[in-house]
Amino acid sequence: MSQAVQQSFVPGSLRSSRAVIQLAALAVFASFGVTTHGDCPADLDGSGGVGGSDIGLLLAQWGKGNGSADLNGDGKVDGKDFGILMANWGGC
Ligand SMILES: [Ca+2]
Repeated sequence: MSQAVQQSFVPGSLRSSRAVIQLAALAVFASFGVTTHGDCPADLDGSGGVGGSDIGLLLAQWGKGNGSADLNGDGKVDGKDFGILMANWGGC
């Protein structure tokens, strides 16, 4: 294997290893019922930031109770939760 091929192959291998580790960690968290929102509960899709897709998830739960979008824990998803999401807009 040439050096150029090795250099282009190694970073990809590292990324693959990282992805496998991340998937394993998610599986462990899921098996214990732990959410992956971490310090950013408004990151409803777990993307590492709060954005449009999180608004979509919140709106899908609008008027319902005890979902992941019930950010203030009052038993329903409403404007208060939307306000919390907007206050956390951006990166976590
Ligand atoms: Ca709420």
